[in-house]
Amino acid sequence: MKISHYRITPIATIDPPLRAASGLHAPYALRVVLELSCEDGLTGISEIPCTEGVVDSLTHICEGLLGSDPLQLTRLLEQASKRLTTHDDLRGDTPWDNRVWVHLRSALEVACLDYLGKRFEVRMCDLLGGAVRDEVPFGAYLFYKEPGAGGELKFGMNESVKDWAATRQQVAKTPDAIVKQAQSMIDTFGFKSIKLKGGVFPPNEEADAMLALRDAFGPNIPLRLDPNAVWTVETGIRIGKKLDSVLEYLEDPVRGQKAMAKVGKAIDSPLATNMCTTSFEDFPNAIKVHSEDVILTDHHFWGGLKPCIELCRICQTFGRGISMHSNSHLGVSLAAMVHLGACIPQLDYDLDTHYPWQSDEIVEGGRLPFKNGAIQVPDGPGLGVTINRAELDRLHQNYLKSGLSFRNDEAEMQKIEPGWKFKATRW
Ligand code: GKR
Ligand code: MG
Repeated sequence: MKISHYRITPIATIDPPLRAASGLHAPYALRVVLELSCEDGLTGISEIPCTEGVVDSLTHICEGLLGSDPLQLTRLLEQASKRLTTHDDLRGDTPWDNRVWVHLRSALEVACLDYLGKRFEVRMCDLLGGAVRDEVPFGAYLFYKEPGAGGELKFGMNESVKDWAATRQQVAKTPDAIVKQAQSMIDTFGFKSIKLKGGVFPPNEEADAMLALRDAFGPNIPLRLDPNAVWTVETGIRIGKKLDSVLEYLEDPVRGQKAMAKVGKAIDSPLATNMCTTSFEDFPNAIKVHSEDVILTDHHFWGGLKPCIELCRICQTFGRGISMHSNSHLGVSLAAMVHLGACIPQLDYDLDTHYPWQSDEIVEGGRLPFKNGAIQVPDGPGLGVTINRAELDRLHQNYLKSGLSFRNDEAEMQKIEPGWKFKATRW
């Protein structure tokens, strides 16, 4: 069956003013939704971050894929890579990954697999080799934040959602506020572990927030801190030692494999990364210097779901743990993350998700519900979610009105703190 048409829709989804080492989240997070339709009338979908160049490159590639068969996925992806027009493919210093090809490959792979799932009436996880679990556990992802949430919460999952709706509006800049945010998120979604996005305030203050979380929740709730590589090696070791008895893992305290290896040798907590070892080419040296103990998969950044499964196999071989990274996203990405999480035998940690922070949704039936911190693997064919056309169109209008074309946390931060500059190493 051949691809007969495609549709690429950039959208802007409401995002609260969350803080990170990169600055401040804009009122909208940008995503791109790909729909690939075949002659049989079935359509596969996927969602990726909207980075500069993604929409144009994806359009150019899809134009060349008309007439290709998604069942011949390897050939189709080879063809796609040949039509890639941008070769400026550096990850960059930002907490997120700026490489265009990994995003495009992920969009194409997931949409083709979703289509094939629909064609053969099997779930995405079954196409990937089969699920080893029926529900996939996520952790509470906390953020320091400015006031407001940018939009109403449209959940409707349980009674305590009202409390989360209020918490989501509140400023969070102190250990007490972070504990309150964690409590509300846990009460609402049932998460059983916590991650704090750090790299925002002086490291001692962030360490105090982690100690306050430990006091509030006790040793049975695993804790993680992620300063997105803006600490020096000296700071990484000092804060790492201070939190040694408290952390499940310390994520990207410093930048680069050499610096990570130094910190890793000096502290007891495992180190995790979504910034240091981020491609297969990085592996030989990662193993040689032992730059981290845990790798965060992310199908948007590793070029799709199948590469993530290959990554897991490599991690298992070399004794590295597996977790999952996230960025602001909606239900199409979440469904793909859940299918991937369902297929990873050695899933060692609860997965990251920004989902509780978003309020919009583009899938039919609305937001995917968490139960006891986990999401049930969707049982429909493919991803098990389909597009709500009216909502997709509405968020596309948001995109057109927003005036945004790529994520720029530094520019947003300068709106509240003129002159603020991103620093690759801050403390
Ligand atoms: O949403 O600001 C954010 C995060 O900083 C995100 O962009 C990171 O990529 O969550 C991510 C991480 O774990 O580094
Ligand atoms: Mg991270």
